[in-house]
Amino acid sequence: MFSFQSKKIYLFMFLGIQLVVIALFSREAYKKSVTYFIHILRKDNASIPTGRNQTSTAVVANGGDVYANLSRLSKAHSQGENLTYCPKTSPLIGGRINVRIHSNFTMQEVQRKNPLVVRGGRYRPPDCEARHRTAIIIPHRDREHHLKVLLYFLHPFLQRQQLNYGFYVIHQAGNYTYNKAKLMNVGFREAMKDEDWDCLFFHDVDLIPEDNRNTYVCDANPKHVSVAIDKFGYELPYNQVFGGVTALSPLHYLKMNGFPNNYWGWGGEDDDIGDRVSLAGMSISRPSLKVGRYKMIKHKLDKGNNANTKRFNLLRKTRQTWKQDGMNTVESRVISREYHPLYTNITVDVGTKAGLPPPPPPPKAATMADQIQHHG
Ligand code: NGS
Repeated sequence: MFSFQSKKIYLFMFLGIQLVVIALFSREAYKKSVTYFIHILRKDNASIPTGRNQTSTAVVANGGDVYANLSRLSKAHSQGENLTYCPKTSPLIGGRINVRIHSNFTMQEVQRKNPLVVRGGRYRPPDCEARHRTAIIIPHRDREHHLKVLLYFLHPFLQRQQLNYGFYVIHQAGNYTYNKAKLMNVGFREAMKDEDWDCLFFHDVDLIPEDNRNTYVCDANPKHVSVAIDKFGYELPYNQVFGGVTALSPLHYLKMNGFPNNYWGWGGEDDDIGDRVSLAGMSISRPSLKVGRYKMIKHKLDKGNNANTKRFNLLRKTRQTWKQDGMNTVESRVISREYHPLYTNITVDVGTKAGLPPPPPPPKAATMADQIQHHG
């Protein structure tokens, strides 16, 4: 098509243009005008009225505030009947979050900062139909201070991901030795009564996610999410680790018969759960170390949660016990279910190693003599 001569001409023209551009760039005045032009463009962008499309630029920049521009979401509130699905990737997802742990704020302030969260800690995107329904299950006892910090960071974090979500705090009643895995079994059972959740995040109360690209949705396999914790130098501490933050679909959960009920005290239950994943024929999926980053809130060992000396023995037997002990045998008594503004609190008696105590006697029926006295 082109002769050799014309190709040469084009080549020279191209090189000539390159030279002119380089010369222009090297001139200080030109540089200044480019900077000025960019500045004007940025200013224009900032003054565009806020609307749904603009929120797409309102992302958390690296090291950003997880609440940055989140209030724009509430302004875009619309309660239309026929909402279209949210985009596959939320345009609100930011990158790295600046997690500076302090607690100079009240729960009411967290509430004020999250005006679209409704009773029981439930949220759905105001302007599109969420593609995912995620329940956050938090086993808990005497950690109100950590809970406040977690809610402060996690509510906006999940709103940016355009999820339909709900928070469940599963509070162990009494002072008997703590049983985290059993509390999580209760959490699963109670959360599934409310909604057809398609993913459950089992979440330690002291782990704060540091990257908004860590999406709180389930994978094809059970997901170990908190892969890079500051306490472990942002590295996986060991290969089979399955504690901290994990994500399972109801199907995953039932396939592995949930979690063990017989780990009382600290340690081992998460390793048992990890073993269950492979015993049930599944494998562990994980986000990258870059994205699955967490800060752990520093604290002392909890009262009533001493290291479980039986854990190594129990772990040796998981292969024989997992089908007999788990979701199919969880015994507990729900004492109360309270709908707080930022979470649903379920207080539960999980009993002791000896089992569940007999139920309290029903309120005494008034005797005839009582009634006569009362009416007399
Ligand atoms: C393992 C424990 C796990 C525990 C993990 C990290 O050794 O339960 O350390 O603990 N397994 C056994 O003891 C068998 S941490 O340093 O985060 O407190 O989760």
